[in-house]
Amino acid sequence: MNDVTRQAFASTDEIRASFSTAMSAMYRGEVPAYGKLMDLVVMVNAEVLRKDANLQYQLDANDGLTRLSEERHGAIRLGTAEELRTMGRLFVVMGMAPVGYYDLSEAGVPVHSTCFRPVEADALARSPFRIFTSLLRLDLIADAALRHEAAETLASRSIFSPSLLALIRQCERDGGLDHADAARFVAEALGTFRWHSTANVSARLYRRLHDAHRLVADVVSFRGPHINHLTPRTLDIDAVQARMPDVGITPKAVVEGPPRRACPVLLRQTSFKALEEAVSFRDGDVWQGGSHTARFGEIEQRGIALTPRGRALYDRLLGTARAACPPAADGSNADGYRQALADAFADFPDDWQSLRRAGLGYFRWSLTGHPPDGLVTGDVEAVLAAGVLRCDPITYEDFLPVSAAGIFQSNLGDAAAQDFTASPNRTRFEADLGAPVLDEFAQYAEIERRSLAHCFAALRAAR
Ligand code: OOG
Ligand code: NI
Repeated sequence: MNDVTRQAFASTDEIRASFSTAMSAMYRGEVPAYGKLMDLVVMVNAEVLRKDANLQYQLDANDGLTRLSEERHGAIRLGTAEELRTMGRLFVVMGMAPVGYYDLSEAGVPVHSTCFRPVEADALARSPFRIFTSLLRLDLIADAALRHEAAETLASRSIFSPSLLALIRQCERDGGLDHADAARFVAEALGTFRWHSTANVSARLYRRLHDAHRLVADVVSFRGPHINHLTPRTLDIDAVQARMPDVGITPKAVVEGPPRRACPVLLRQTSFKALEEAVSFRDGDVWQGGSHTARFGEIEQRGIALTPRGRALYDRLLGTARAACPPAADGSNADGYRQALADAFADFPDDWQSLRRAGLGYFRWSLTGHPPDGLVTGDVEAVLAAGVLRCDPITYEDFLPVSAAGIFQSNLGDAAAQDFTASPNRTRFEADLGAPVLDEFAQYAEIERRSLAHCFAALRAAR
């Protein structure tokens, strides 16, 4: 391939950004509450930035402020290994790779998941769009006859249009898509994530699938893996949570993840309840009216990515809080849970320097000036003390299994929680995907390492 052909390709970042924009417009049109939530988030983010100049600087230095209002994640649930594998190929076209393995069986949800997302720092800065992608685990469904029927129903659907498959193959063959084909790709790919108001199954089969687990019905009953939520990023999740009722939206009772902190860590999330939507079921030639509940809205606030040590501390403190006050799904002990969470996390350092010195979080380094004479480069603390280095928290780009389970549950209802034997099966997931999932920690560590190496190289060159 020569440079002329290469230049003619749309970049994966552009394709992803345009897909994300198209997806947001589609969801806004289909789920009006999402549009209202978006408007509220934009308003609150602007208020926070007006009040906090340092945060504005930090975001600008780190993520690129411009990405903020564009930022979102979505989620889909797939039915078969083949769907997962092809989905992985589709996401490659948009520069997204599978990061992390999440076992949700432990939390009573018969799926395991990964997150498709960009991994390079500059790609994340250009468009951080992510899709939390779950694969149904029929092996966890006890009723063998139903399992068989569900598998047959799934085997008979094709969630990717022939022209979409052709564009994916073309991209794999040529190494990219030109702008016109990229635009066609975005339009075709969008179709895969669209809502279908006509089901693939009879009302009777839907009921049986639903009785086995609501999630099984959601995955098996439709022609495609409708996007089930889109999530904008807010700078103050508590403010948005408190103001949701003002715009007619009822949030779930507790915010998932860590408590509110001066130095936000990992990820905090809350959602509003899924809509009950009209659906027709097919019985031979007869259509029968009914409803299905799947699509909802969510918001997230992202904080610093934690190292394995920081994450272990987070997991332990979260466990302490949940044991002290198990959050009831109806929200009846929400205040107690918030207090338990705050108490437990008193043991987690809450200023950037302590977090960094304790090796709990990842930071991106940048140079702020020229080194004074005689400064020993190579010694981070000395250079930092001399005021020529700056470090900013690296944003967590991934998800949290306990939080994800809480988001699933809040939309499935209490009754949906079932006791599956926890059975993580990453090997099986990767075999189905046809590729290993990347280690999230390695990604952040590499971003940190490169930023520091870059600073020291520049300092050496300046001597
Ligand atoms: C995915 C729920 C997980 C999150 O933000 O943790 C998720 C789903 O309901 O399919 O999106
Ligand atoms: Ni989500």
